[in-house]
Amino acid sequence: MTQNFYITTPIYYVNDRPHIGHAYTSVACDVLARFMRLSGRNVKFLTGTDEHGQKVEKSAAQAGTAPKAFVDEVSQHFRDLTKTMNISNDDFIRTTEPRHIKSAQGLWQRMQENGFIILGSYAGWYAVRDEAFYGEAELVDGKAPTGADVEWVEEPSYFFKLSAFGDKLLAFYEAHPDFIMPASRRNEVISFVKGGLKDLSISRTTFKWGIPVPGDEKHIMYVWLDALANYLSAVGYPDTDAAGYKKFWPANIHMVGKDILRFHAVYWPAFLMAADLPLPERVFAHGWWTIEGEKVSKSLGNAIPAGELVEKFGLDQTRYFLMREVPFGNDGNFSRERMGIVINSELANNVGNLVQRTLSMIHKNCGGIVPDSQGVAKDELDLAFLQKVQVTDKATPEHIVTRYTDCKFNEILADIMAIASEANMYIDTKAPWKQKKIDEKLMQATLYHLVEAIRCIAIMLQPFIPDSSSKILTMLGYGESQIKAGVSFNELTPEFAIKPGTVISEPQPLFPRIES
Ligand code: ME8
Repeated sequence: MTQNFYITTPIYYVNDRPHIGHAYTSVACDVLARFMRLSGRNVKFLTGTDEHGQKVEKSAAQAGTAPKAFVDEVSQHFRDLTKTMNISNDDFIRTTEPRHIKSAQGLWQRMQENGFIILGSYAGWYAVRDEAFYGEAELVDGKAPTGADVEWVEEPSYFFKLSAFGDKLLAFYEAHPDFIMPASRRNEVISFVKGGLKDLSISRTTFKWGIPVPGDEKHIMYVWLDALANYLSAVGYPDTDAAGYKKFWPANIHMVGKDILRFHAVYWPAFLMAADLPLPERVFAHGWWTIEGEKVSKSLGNAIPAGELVEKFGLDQTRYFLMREVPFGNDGNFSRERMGIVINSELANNVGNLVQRTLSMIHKNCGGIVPDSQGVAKDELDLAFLQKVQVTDKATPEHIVTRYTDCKFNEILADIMAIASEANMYIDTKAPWKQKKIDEKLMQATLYHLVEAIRCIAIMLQPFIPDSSSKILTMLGYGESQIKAGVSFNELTPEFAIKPGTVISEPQPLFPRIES
């Protein structure tokens, strides 16, 4: 039976244009989604926009536009981002859609029926930028701990009995040690919960732009309860008999930035427990891109639009750099100079060069046809090289799957680059141009091993740089429909090795050098 895999990005606020931070999370999810599809999983990959709340209402007012017209326009920029970054999402959810409103209200009702929602009144601090409540003791110099301005809020409010869930959450984290990743973040969450949970205000009455509370329409649902419900809306909730729900709930991974971990690792599981719903398998909190130490952010105004990087460096080059530069989970300082260096040394000089050299030699010496390696005994170097390149297990080996679900993207890429470097060294050591003079068969065997290495490298790179991998696979004779569907990771085995006699097309330049 095909395994299902449900992966989500956060739904982004439509208070402004998308930037590299959003592109980063979406590309990471895309890599994982593509990998899972190529490993035979049935994938649902969701992204979308978070369109309610005071922050969005305020941005619309500043733009002099009615909220609905404003969110329609800005949401489109996030939809465009999926095209700009070649994101393979299967669904795009907007919290202003009827399917979502129904789902968020359904979740509320379920939590209320189960006795976890009570009416009271709230008096405390609220930061519109974070859409979060803060206790007096949390403030630093009169601001939220995130640096956001706070305002005093006093109004009737429904409360969620979060205080009833502390022990249940701790028991859940204990029983599911991989629920929150990376581990350092898990520890932070555990200490936060151990510090004691207060009931959470989950409705507001002093603004209008949101989902009405079922049965008490003066109240608007707290935007975070509204937003988190999106993950359920997209699979058909509140209809738990819906095919999508049955197949895909609970989600396998919610990918988020570390700024919103608490909402996903504390509030969200508590809401789900309150509604008797199964909990997601994993929440992965990645780090921030910073510029001169400051988080890249719409609100701080230092944002770099993703499209600008794609235009200057290329699409796959940008995707590659984002996944390669920092271990997923850590922060990274963004620098265009580093981007140029990484693209040149790894994509242009390593992979690009390997493809160019090998395929040109096949054209020059073998008439553009994959030569045969038969009749040439493999020496130690050949054997060691092929062992590094090919995978012998029939299904995608579990350790590779785990590296993906643990989001070790930069390590996976480092390993693929090591194979490409090894292949470049193999050319230098074997020197096929010299072998040709001794015995053409020796040269042919070397070129065969190299073209097979390129095939495996291109398959492995598909999740990260899909367009460039497709170009390489096309040069190696893969058909259009095969490439469109993606070449499965199961084809990394020798059984699928490239056939001698395959016609190779002229090598096309893949990664032009970036001039500083
Ligand atoms: O928080 N570096 O939306 P948002 C890395 N609507 N990632 C970054 C980043 C940076 N500098 N800046 C943003 C919200 N991100 C809510 C989410 S989900 C139910 C509701 C990414 O538009 C990162 O994934 O502020 C972060 O968590 C997300 O964008 C925040 O997007």
